[in-house]
Amino acid sequence: MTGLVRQWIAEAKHLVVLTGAGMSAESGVPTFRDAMTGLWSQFSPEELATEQAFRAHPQRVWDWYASRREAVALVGPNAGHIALAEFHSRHPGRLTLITQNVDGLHQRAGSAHTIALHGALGEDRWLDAPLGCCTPDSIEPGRPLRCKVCGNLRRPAVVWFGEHLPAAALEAAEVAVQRCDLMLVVGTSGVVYPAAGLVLSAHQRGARVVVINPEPTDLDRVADACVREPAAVCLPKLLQT
Ligand code: BJW
Repeated sequence: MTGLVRQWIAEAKHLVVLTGAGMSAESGVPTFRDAMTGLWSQFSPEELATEQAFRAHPQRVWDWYASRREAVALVGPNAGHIALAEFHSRHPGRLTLITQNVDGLHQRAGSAHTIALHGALGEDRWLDAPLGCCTPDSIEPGRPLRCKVCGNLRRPAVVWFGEHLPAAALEAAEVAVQRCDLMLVVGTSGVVYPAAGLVLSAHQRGARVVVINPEPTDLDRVADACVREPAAVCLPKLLQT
């Protein structure tokens, strides 16, 4: 199977890679939905990854993100992240990398042009539209940080359920999907939209779709091939060209 996929990669004029949490699993970053170790094996998404949850329990949600930031700072990109970055520099213009991950590991591996659909764990922004008083100088310490004048809170700069994805990122991803002839879908359960919809679009347009995941996913039904291997094992083999 990997021989065939390697041939497809060699033939592809434009390759899109969409990654999810499984991409970083071998770096030691937990996925969301894995039953035993996933971030949501203990809490439901609604308790932590929505604006309503943050407004109701700002300290709890802030602390959860702070602990994830600290954990990600202690780990590094794995062989899969590095294989993607090296392929990109060997084949300029042939690969568009789109990630749902907020951990910054693709960027740290050298994939500077990664399209980040769900924001960045390492950044924060104002919760409510900033007033004139909300400046970098007005931020006072706390959990969460807040404006010492008006009390506006800082929140993680990630995309929660019910929020729009960054328009420029989504548009760039859609443009890349329109022109791709091969899409690799790596380490995502494929249940979150509009990211999963990008795979359906690629398939509908006639692009080949390859799912790389040790477990079955919702997107297998549109895949031309499923490679049941971990990302950090599989990608270095596939991307040798
Ligand atoms: C390995 C491995 C190894 C393990 N190697 N693999 C259409 C239909 C139905 C619902 C909707 C729809 N369109 C929109 C919605 C609503 C909603 C949605 O999708 N809901 C579904 C869950 C039902 N979407 C939204 O709300 C989005 N916004 C939106 O649509 O705005 C438009 C709008 C707004 C307002 C009104 C109307 C319209 C926003 C979605 C934001 C998602 N945010 C999160 C949290 C980010 C912040 C944070 O990190 O805390 O993003 S949720 C979470 O899921 C995170 C992830 O990026 C995302 C995807 O998860 P992922 O990456 O797939 O991880 P897992 O854990 O699910 O899977 C890991 C996989 O790895 C598994 O398959 C393993 O087997 C595998 N794996 N080890 C390779 N070594």
